[in-house]
Amino acid sequence: MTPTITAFEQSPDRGQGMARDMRVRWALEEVGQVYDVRLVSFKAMKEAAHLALQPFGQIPTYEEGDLALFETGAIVLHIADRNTGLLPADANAWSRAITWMFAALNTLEPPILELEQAPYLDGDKPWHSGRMRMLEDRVRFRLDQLSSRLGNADWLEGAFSAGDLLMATVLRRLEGSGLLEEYPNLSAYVARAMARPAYRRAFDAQLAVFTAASTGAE
Ligand code: GTB
Repeated sequence: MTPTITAFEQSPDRGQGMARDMRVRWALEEVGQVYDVRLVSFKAMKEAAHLALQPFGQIPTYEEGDLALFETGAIVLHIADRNTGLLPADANAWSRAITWMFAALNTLEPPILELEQAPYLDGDKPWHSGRMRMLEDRVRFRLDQLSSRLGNADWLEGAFSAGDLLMATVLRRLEGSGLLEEYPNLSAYVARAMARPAYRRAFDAQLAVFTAASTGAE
């Protein structure tokens, strides 16, 4: 059964792979699963039909037959669990790879998001630059630890896994901050992830939504 995901009709990043449907697209591409996309407007996201799928009025969602999921971590785990290629076969390695999925979403993403959002939320406040320095240090603290753990390895847990997929998308959010560049092994890790053919296909598909909307194409 072909799953259907939802994505922004008009992504604020102009299709640069930052919106979270990118994670789901990438996971589906990694396992070779064809999928359909239903584009939703910001208005539609807050209406009953979408709220029935995503109680917080956000994208992405995932529908497959009578199964409807939300939350990218849960969706990527579902895809990884039902297909081969994103989780190792060995039971302990399987659990460790899932641990990295949680680490990406629960330990790395929150401080990175806080840093990303601070300029919009309090850029006009007199204490903003001090807070930015504090938030940058909090991100550095986690990057130091992640960098030490990754060392010279290509991926966090043996072969590329769903843990790397989520971690790379989270670290990509640091683009433009200069922080990732302080850690050559993490920069190379993200570049390695983004060079994967499945990532490129997912990126191109997301970008095509923006291109079609801006040229008025169907
Ligand atoms: N925890 C949820 C998950 O992982 O699925 C979070 C989902 C979420 O934040 N969705 C965002 C959304 O729908 C889109 S991804 N926002 C609309 C709303 O809340 O009303 C966040 C996002 C959006 C845009 C960019 N960008 O343009 O750079 C980056 C990230």
